[in-house]
Amino acid sequence: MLYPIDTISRQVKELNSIWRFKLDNGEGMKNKWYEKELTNTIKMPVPASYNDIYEDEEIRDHIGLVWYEREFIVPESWKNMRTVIRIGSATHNAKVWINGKKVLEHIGGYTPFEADITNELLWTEKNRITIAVDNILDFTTIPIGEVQTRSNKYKKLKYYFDFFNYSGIHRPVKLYCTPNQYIKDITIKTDIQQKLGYVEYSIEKHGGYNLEVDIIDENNQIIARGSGEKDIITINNPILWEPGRGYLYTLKIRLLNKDNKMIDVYDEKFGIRTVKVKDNQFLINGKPFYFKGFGKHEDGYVNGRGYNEVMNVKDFSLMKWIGANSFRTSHYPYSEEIMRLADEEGIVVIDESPAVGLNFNLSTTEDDYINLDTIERLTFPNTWNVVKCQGNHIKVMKELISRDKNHPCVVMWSVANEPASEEEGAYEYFKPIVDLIRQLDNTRPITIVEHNGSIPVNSRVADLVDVVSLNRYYGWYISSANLDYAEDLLRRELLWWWDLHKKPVIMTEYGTDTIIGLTSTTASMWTEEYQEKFLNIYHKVFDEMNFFVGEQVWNFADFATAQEVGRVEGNKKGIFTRQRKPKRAAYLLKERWHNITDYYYK
Ligand code: BDP
Repeated sequence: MLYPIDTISRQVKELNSIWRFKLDNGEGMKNKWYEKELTNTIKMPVPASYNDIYEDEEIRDHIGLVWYEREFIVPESWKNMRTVIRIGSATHNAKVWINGKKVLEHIGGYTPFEADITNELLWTEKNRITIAVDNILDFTTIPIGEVQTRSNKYKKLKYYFDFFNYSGIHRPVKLYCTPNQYIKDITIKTDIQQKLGYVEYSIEKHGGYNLEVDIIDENNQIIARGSGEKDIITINNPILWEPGRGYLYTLKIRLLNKDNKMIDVYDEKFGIRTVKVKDNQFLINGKPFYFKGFGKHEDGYVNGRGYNEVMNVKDFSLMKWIGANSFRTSHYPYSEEIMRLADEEGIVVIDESPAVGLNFNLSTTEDDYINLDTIERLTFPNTWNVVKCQGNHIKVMKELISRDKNHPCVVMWSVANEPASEEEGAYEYFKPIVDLIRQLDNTRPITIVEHNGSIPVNSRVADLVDVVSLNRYYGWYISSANLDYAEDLLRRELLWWWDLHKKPVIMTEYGTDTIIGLTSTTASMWTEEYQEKFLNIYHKVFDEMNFFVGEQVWNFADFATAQEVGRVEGNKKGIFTRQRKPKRAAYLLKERWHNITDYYYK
């Protein structure tokens, strides 16, 4: 799926602004709110989560549909063009109407969706766009969730993940136009052999005749040419895309008509690099790479999970300051804009799907244990017997790969975070998904992030993946306040993984909740000293093992979660606070990571 850009044949018009907004308590669809202008609305910025904008718990904790609406005008010059409406993301499900007519419906809160609306447009007056966004999750959606009702009236949206269920139109809404015959999609794969770079492309087009393809370097020089819908172009001595140096070439594509006149132009940036897992190593450009960085969140004050360009640039600055070279898009695909930034900045990304919390035994709170209404003690069923989300999981993997396949920053697909991979049925659930990913993209390794209860002998998915990714909390949730024992457990488990599976291991999460300014001469839980001591112990163990290829601390910054015991205004495992102030551990990591090279550390 192509990202909307301006070229000499295309134009983009952003519809980001203040929209009219309204909560729906069950009336909207019945009364066809999309048919006329909404009444009794309040103002709502787009893109943003709606939850934290107003001083109102009803808005913050709303369950169900909300409505957005605004007007727009399409320039006359677009009259003979194809006009598309594109929403970067709406969490979790959305329906879109143009002038009262439904044009689009999308399930899934973190991937873009679009529709050709050429035939719906009014040219002499304003057009109205209405978007209804639903934040309800169920056992068919990714991620899963459920609306729990107690005493027939108290409702709660129960979700099985540890981040606030921010909702709304989270990413830019754009209108764009293309010619009626146009470039539809581009896939670029690269390879390197000795001094030669190979750029293999394939183009999908709608109409048109010939295609002209140029490769342009960062000095704007044409350095090679291809032709037709598919080609492999050879480049002598290419400048490689490397961690820390995001060199990008541009594939400039021109679609021509029969008379060789240009119809459509699209520029797709790409990097020349390879990724491979070999024995105990993760290779980028043939060299053993070591991941240093974080699991992150798209999360911030007021904006919530809404696209925040300022924050993205700030976060990359902090990542460079601290010596990080990578992050994981825990626990959902991030904006296309941050992926483009990571390409440019040379930041390595593990690209994760929104399949988080497919694990009933992990994500429970006290009120899940007993239901007073029925005097029933709830038990936790086998996850794979209950969830019905494999179809949507497959759908979102297709959408993610189609969106991100050409990003050099993406070096691995993460299929899920902490699923019940030790439970019977996990293999059967994941095998078709992993097979499909390999079929869609044969250039990147695959991982599934394992929770603490999934260990080398009981994981049913370890055989499916290329890299073992572990989230471990020895010294926090397990062996709390006993870091000596935590060290022993960690060492034993890591060695066990290698012995049994012979795959490189990455720690995709390790960390402690830490309140900035809470200190103690004797390291105790929640203090800054404890966070430091915990990290030091983990690092000591990591450094002993040559199959251990990366450390990503949980989390880059403190972030909002559902209100829960054990969460003090959110999760405090950040190395930075939510305002991006460094905790003491930031300096420890800075010291360590600036002394670890991207390549050949192991
Ligand atoms: C892991 C989850 C992550 C949580 C973290 C924690 O993958 O989303 O935020 O634990 O408890 O299980 O801090």
